[in-house]
Amino acid sequence: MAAAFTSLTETRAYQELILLARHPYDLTGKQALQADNRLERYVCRTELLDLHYATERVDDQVLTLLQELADELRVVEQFQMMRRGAVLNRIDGFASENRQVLHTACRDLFSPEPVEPLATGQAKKELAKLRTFLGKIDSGELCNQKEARFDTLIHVGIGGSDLGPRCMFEALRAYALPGRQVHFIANVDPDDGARVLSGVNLARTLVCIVSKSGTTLETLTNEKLVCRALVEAGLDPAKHCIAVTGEKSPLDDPAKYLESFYMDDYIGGRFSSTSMVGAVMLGFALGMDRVMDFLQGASDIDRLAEEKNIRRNMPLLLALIGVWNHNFLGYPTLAVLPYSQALHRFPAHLQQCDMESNGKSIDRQGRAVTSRTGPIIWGEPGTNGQHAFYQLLHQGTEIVPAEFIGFKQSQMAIDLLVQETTSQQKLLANLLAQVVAMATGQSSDNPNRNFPGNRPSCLLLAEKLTPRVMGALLAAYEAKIVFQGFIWNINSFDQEGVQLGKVLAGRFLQALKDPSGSGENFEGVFLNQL
Ligand code: G6Q
Repeated sequence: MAAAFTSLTETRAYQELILLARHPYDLTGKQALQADNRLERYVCRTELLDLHYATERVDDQVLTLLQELADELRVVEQFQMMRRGAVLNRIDGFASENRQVLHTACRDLFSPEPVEPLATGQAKKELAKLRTFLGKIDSGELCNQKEARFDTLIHVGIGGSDLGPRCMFEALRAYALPGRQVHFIANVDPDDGARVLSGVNLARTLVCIVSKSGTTLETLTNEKLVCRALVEAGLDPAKHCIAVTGEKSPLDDPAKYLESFYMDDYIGGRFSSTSMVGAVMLGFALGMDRVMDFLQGASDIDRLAEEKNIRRNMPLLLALIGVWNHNFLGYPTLAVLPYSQALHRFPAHLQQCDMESNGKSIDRQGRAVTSRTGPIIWGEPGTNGQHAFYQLLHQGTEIVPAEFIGFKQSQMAIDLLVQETTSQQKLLANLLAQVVAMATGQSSDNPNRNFPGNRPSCLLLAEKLTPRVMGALLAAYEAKIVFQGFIWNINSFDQEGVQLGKVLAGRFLQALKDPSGSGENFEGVFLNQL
């Protein structure tokens, strides 16, 4: 794999793309979107999810060079190596996590020959354990001390142990089993825990403590908070709490938990939604059949991501168009705009998954990078966003590429006709209008009503947000992020950048509890530590 770890700027395609970026495809004007059957040709179809990219500032020449770029950097080969257990979470010659990257193994369950049988075998074992455990909850064999059934789960975790699972639950709660409720506590802000605890019947509540390391102070603190509430309610925490953690972590203590589920260190927190981190909560909320659908959708995309042709490999195409917008056209941010209220936490999840993975300044050899790496990711669901920040998207001085996400059908099919259209039709009409308005713009004699256009975007479109489609959408973004990391030649799988703040917080905490009383003086503590 000699050529596997070169970076973007060292490729031949890079120089040519720089030249093409001086005159990117002009999306404005009447014919721009119709030329060369663009709307039909610039669609990458997959079984569950289509990527429409005619409204990006690309043409055949750019796409050919992006293909060359992907080939030169051997990004698909690197993805294949990742899925087969290569140690990619490392920096050559420097201390690093030095781990495999195997979140994909958690869902490689649907072919007779998984590409990394050991890790997939481990995932199967945990899923079987979960199925048995949930079977006992469903049948009432496992119930609380007063013989009442569990109908509520509080998921306690933070960062990767919270954002992905919370987003998946919100996305799929329309499919929840009758009567099942799920709540999340993440922040060490005591009000977060207090608010959740005040709204549940603890006697019927399972508490799932999720921490891969078993050492995260926020999570351990919130575990204590919940356990205190259980004890105060006359309940035994050991009969209400379950754990998801790394084997032999400080949380791996069977005496303290009703059941423990494991995750291996080759699954990064922000990539852990399809491991036990997401599966335990989703299994409780939706049932195991839907969890399997979710995993199947993710698995479908993982296999597709091994396709070399970028026009058929949807996540790779998404990654390359992102690189075109960021590195060649120079746009610093990316808006993710789901037209689905169920996806309201998806931008937040992607913020972590993308920015923690690709917010890096050194390459995999420990040298300063020679190109921009990860963009700033942000977003909110439409149509709400339209009434908030879209002004800047259409007429601001910053050009913000956008990834729109939409569904032809609503999840719950509860709709009504107002002015002869359904709400779902209104949602879709707004989505399409934004895509076209950003691209084509509109000229006017009144400068205040002039829309410059040429604001690139793409649209991920599916029939309906089902568990399987959610799995596919999640895996597409995970793969996109991984591909971009390969293109920039950075290690997307560690997060050293969060360490300094953690260490300093420890010092401040020490100072705040100083028995001399100076801890009361916030400004004094601050100055003393500088
Ligand atoms: C994610 C990060 C980070 C991590 C949290 C929680 O990729 O590693 O967000 O998930 O710090 O860690 P624990 O699961 O170990 O508590």
